[in-house]
Amino acid sequence: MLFVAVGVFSPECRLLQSRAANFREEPALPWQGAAAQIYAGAMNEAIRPTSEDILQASVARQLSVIVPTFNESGNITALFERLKTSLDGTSWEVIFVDDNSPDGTWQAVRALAQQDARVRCLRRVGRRGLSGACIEGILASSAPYVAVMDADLQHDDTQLPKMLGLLQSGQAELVVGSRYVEGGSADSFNRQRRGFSEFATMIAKRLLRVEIADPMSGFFMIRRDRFEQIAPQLSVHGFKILLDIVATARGQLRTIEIPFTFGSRLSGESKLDSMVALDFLGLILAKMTGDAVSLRFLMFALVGSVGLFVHLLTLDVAFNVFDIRFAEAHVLGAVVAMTSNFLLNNFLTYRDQRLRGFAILPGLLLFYLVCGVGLLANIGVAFSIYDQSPNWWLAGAAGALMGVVWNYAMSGIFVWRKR
Ligand SMILES: Nc1nc2c(ncn2[C@@H]2O[C@H](COP(=O)(O)OP(=O)(O)O)[C@@H](O)[C@H]2O)c(=O)[nH]1
Ligand SMILES: [Mg+2]
Repeated sequence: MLFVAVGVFSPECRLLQSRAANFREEPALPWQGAAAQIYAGAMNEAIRPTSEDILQASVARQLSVIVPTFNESGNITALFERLKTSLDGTSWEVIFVDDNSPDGTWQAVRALAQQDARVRCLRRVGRRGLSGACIEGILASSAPYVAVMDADLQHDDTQLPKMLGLLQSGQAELVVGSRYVEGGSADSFNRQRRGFSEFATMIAKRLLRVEIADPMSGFFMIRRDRFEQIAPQLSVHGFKILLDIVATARGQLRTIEIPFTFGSRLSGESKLDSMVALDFLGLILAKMTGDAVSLRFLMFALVGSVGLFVHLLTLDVAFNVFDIRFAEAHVLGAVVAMTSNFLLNNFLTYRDQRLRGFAILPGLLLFYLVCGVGLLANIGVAFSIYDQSPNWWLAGAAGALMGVVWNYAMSGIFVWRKR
C-alpha cells in the first residue's frame, strides 16, 4: 500500500494521473464515471497519504552516498554527522554496505537508521569484497547521482557539494577525488604504500590507457545512468572499482578530477593488505584480455605446477632417502602435493572465500576427491588422443590441461563454493 501511495503522489506518476483524469472526463458508458468515483473513493480511504508522505514523495533524492564497511563501527556516527553538515541543503541518503563485520558495524548502522531515514544498511552475508559492495550499494539506490567514499573519514566530505554541482551542471559524468592532481595529497601514506600506489597508477595508465591521474582513488561521484550502463561489465572482485569503471568506459566518460587531501583514519585499521597487488594484477589481466583470462585460473594452474615439483621432491626423498617402495612413494608424493595445493589455493587463489577452522578438513577431503577424478579425466583424454596419433607430448599436454580445467571447475563448485 505504501508503494501505491508514494507512486500516485510522486511526480514520476504523471502518466498515471493524466490517464485517471481522462477516464473521469470521458466515461465511455454512463455507469463508468460513477464507478470510477466509488473506486477512487475506496482507494483514497485505504491509502490516504499524510502531508508528510506527500512532502517525502515530492522531494526526489539527488544524491546517494555509498559507504562500503568492514569493521568500521567506530566511524559510522562521525561520518554521518559530517555528511549532515557538508550536504546541508541537498536531498541525500547514505547506504552503508557492510560485509557482516564481526565488530557489529551493521548494528551501529541499523541503530542510526532507526533515528534518521536518510541512513540505510545493506548487510551482506557470506561475501567479502570492496568492489562488489560498492556495486551492490549503488544498484540498491535510486538517486540520479551516486558517490562512493570510505567510512574512516580519510575522504574529504566537504568536496561532495562541489562534485555534485559538476555533475548536475553537465560538465562531467564522473568526478574523481584525486590525490595526484595539483592541490591534492596523500601525506598520510607511508613510503611503501605510496610507492605501490604510484607504481600501480603508472602500470594502469600504460596498459589500460587510463587517462586520469588517480585511477586508484576510492572517492568519486558518478551519474547513475552512466554507471548502470557499464555495471554488467564490472568485476565484483578486488578493490579497484574506479579503475574498473574508467577502463571499462574506454574514454567515453567525461571526467573531472578535483584535488583532495587523503586524511588519516579516524578509527579501526586499513583492510588493504599486500594481497591487493594480486587483485590489481587480476584486474589488469582481465581488462587487457577482454575478460578472457581469469587470474584465478592462472593462479590455480601456477599452484598446480608447484604441486608437480612438490610431488617429485617427495617421491625423491621417500624413494631414495627412506627406501620406500616406488608405488608407495609415488602415492605419498601425490597426497603431499594435493595437500600443499589445497593449502596454497586456500590461501592465495580463493583467499576471499578461504575455508577456516573446521571447514578445512571436509574441504581437503573433497579436494582429494576432485583431484582423484581429475586424474582419471587426465588419463582418459591422454589415452584417447594417443590412440589416434601416437604423439606422446601432445597426448600428455592435452591430458594435463584436461586435469587442470577439471580440477579448477570442480573445486570451484564443490570445495570453495560460494556460501
Ligand atoms: N563491504 C566491504 N567493505 C570493505 C571491504 N574491505 C574494505 N572495506 C571498506 O572499504 C573502505 C576502504 O578500505 P580501507 O581499509 O579504509 O582502505 P585504505 O583507505 O586504502 O586503507 C573502508 O570503508 C573499509 O571499511 C570489504 O571486503 N567489504
Ligand atoms: Mg580508508
